[in-house]
This record gives sequence, structure tokens and C-alpha cells, in this order.
Amino acid sequence: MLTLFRHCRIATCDDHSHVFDHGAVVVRDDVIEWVGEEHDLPAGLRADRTIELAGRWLTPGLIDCHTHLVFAGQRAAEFARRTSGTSYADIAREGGGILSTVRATRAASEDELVEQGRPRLRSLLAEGVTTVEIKSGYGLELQTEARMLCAARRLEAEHPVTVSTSLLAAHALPPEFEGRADEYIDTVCSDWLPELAVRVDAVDAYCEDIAFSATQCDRLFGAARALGLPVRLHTEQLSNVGGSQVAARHGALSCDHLEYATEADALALARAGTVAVMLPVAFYALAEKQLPPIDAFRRHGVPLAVASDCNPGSAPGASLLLAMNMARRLFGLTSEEVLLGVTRHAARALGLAGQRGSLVPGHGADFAAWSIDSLDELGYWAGFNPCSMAVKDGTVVLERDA
Ligand code: DI6
Ligand code: FE
Repeated sequence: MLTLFRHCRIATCDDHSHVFDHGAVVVRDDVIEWVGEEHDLPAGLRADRTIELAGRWLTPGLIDCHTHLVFAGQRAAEFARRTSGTSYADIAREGGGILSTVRATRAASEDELVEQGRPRLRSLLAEGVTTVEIKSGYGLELQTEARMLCAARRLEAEHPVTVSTSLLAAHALPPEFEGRADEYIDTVCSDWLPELAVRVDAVDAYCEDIAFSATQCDRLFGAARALGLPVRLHTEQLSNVGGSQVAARHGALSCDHLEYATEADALALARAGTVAVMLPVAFYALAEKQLPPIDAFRRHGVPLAVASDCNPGSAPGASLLLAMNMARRLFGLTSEEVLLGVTRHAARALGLAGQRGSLVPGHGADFAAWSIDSLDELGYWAGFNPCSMAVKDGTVVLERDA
């Protein structure tokens, strides 16, 4: 089946960020075969189907490369405490925060996790998102971590989306291991990782004063890589704990948050080819003051991604467009940086470079069409969604007024 998408302006988000003003895309089944100016279309092309885009902008389908969208319950009462001055770290130290969601998630069935995750996933899909990363990390016991990963796979099977899963067993110390963090990490390394390795695309951890040390994450990453799993890391979110250096040493796909990262961290990430994932919704919802070192990332050529961090604590919400807006307003990213941050660089953060995230021949045919006049409108609107069509693997899966 040959499909022609025509009469669109195209931001390819490829290595050269090509733009075509009178563009067209040819898709064979689920793969992009040709992209360019319409007047250069291969002579004699016979499409089985033509989709007319009436001058809309076409970008790669968006990629949300950092979410915790499978969880049970909510933490609105904690949000109220935080807005009246209690810190996120203090609530965590009292046994609230992540552990509060762990209690709710352990009590939920797989069906309930799917039910509760579904509206959050649909909220992302309505914004032209076609690939989503989903983490475990609210089980902190083998069966519940496995149940979260199954729920993520079921959500993928139900929707036109590619899901990339990360095992985040090292998210917080479960109460059963109180005072025995090293033993917990050993258990994850020796028992859980081998069992769950076939179900996950990567291994993640939370490297922070209130979570795990750089040395513990180093050990976890050694075990993950011995099983052939790539790694990513939440780090330098609330303080600098040396996580970026560990991530870089292990050639991590991504290092996420990074508000407290230094120039030396930026250099290490650049050398390792690790993507720095900006999570401005968490920065905003925690009323953080420390800005990530964006200029250092730029100077050293660290690829920047932007993600929603959808979770019930530090980033309650399910909007990648809002994250893009906040990345521009709060972090000073340009419209081009945020667009690449949710396409090409986000694909790289998931190990999908060369497969998704750019409109080039050979990539999966995932697109978003936008009712906007200018690419500068991406990350400009807050609380308004100009996506009017999404295409997943060559099929139109969303059409909406915008
Ligand atoms: N950083 C985050 O932003 C989330 N996890 C993490 O390590 C927050 C998770 C939560 O508060 O539930
Ligand atoms: Fe997170």
C-alpha cells in the first residue's frame, strides 16, 4: 500500500533539520519511502491513497521519552502541603511521596493499573504523541514491578503507540528493606533484573539524597549492562550527587532532570553521547529555583530532549505540549530545540535513533499534523492543543478540530 501525504509544510527533524515549504511524504505500508518538495516527487508515482493536508505543518509523531504514567491513585493532598511550604524531600522522608503511590499501586490489580493509566496515555496521544516511555517504580517488589510493566504493554497493545519500558526498581527504598539499601540493590541485581530483563527496554534509577547513591546506581548499571540492557538515570534533580558521571561512564541513553548538573557533568554527558532530558513540569510543580545548565549543554553539544515526566508527585499531568511550553518559558529553549527535544533527540534517548523521530526514508511513518502558521507556535501555546492529525505506522489514527 502506497500512501501520499501532500500539500503540507514539513519539518523533517533530521540531522539537517530540513524544512520543505510545499512538501509531500510517500509511505509504503508503515515506513517512510520518500520526503521532499512536492514538485520533486518521483515521476510516475501511483499512490493507492492520497491524504491532503491543506497547508498544515507536518512533524514526526512526538516522542515522550520520560513518563511514569502507570500508577494508582493520586497525591493531591501532598500537592496542597507543598503549595503551603512543605518540601517534596521532607514529605518523602516522612514516608509519603513515592512510597505513598507505592502503597496504592501494590493494592491495585493489573486491570486497575490499565484503567487508570489509559486516560493519561490518551491525553498524550491527543497531542500527536506516537511513542511513549513508561517506567515501573511504584511496585518496589518483584510482582508489582512486573504487573506495572504488563500494564504498560497492555496499554501499548490497546492503542496506536510504541511503548518503551524502563525498569525503575531503584526508585525508592521499599519499607521491607529499611536501613538495608545495599541489600535491596543486590536483590534487584541478582534476582529481579535477570527475571525482568526480557520484558524491559532499559534500566532506570533515582540517584538522589532521598533515594540511591551514585555507588549503588553504578552497581545496578553494571548488572544491567551485563544483561545487555541500556541504562538511563534520574539525577541531580534536588542536589548534585554525582549521578551524571556514573551515567556517562555507563554510556547511558539519557540522564534526566539535571537541574544541579555542573559544567563537568555536561562535558561528561557530551563525551558519552548521553541525551540530557529536561523535565520542566517537575521543575515547575516543585517550585524549583535552580535552572539546569542549558548553556553548558549547548556549548558541549549535549543533545537535549524534553519530556512530560507524567507522575502523581512531582509532575501531575499528562501533557507533552505543556512541557514544551515550559521548556521554552522556564528554561529558555528555542522552538527548534523543543521540537528536536520531542522528536529526534527523544528517539535517541530511547535507543530508537534511526528508527523513529525524523521524517526520513526508512523511519517508521509516525507523523503529527498541526494547524499552526509557524513552527514557533510549538511550545508557544499553553493549555491549547493545535494538533489536528496523528499518523501511526502509516495509518491515520487521530483527526480532530484544531
Ligand atoms: N523523579 C521524578 O520526577 C519522579 N521520580 C523521580 O525519581 C517523581 C515520582 C513521584 O514523586 O512519584
Ligand atoms: Fe521521573
